[in-house]
Amino acid sequence: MLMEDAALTAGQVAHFNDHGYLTPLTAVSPAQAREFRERLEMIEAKLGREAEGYLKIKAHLASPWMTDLARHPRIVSAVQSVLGPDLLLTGSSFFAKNARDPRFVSWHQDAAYFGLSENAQVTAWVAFTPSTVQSGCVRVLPGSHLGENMRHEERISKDNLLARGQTIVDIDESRAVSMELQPGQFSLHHVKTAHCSHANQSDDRRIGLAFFYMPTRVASIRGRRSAMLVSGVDEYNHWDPDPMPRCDLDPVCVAELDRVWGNYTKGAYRLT
Ligand SMILES: O=C(O)CCC(=O)C(=O)O
Repeated sequence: MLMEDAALTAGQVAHFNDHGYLTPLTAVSPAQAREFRERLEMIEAKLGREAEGYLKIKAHLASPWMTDLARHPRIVSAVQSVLGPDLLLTGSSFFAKNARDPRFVSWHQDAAYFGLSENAQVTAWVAFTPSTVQSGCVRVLPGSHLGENMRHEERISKDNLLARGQTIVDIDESRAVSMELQPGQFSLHHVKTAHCSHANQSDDRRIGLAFFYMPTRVASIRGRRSAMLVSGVDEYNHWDPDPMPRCDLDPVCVAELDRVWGNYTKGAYRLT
């Protein structure tokens, strides 16, 4: 792994604060991203199911290399530049579309669902494959993090990768920005930034792992939950520690993955 620190410049922080996103940044080399993809596909083979629709909410519990990636200095330094030194990872989700896959992600703001005491949270979306306009990369609406939460409806559909089908009712797509990434690169977006992605029209999979970070001061407004400290110290103890995977598909962690994903699909992460 590339181990050096990668604090953002003042200009990059200003861009994130003004527009609610920043892209592209580099976490690992294309070869390392290829290796992550292969390791993920080995896990999918063991599970007998795709990451999409299962490695959700706390995907990082599936393997130690995922918890290592969540703590990667290049990603953590970038997030620290906007959120400060003491960081928790509240969760992570694979967004994995197959080649020529009609599945999409509807326009939504994570803030409408995450149940946090303040909207101080940042997603780092790490590309394991090329994520392009053709393959259905993440699209953001610049500046949408600055206003009120937008009105969402739950429009559950078999092709929507969001199990609750959360969809912003009125969106002006004309100003949307496509965050194209090459394998090993990542983007950042704010918890209130409206975002979506379209179907994959390419001949390869489009796989990204989204990590959700927040400062340790932020609490859950949906009862006690768990998180993983990725940097600094936690003087607040608002969150219980996540179990740490000792191997691929560690049974203790798989039980937790099943529990949180089950809660989500049953509606535990409802509109705030
Ligand atoms: O990867 C995608 O298509 C959507 C990503 C997303 O919704 C997120 O990172 O919160």
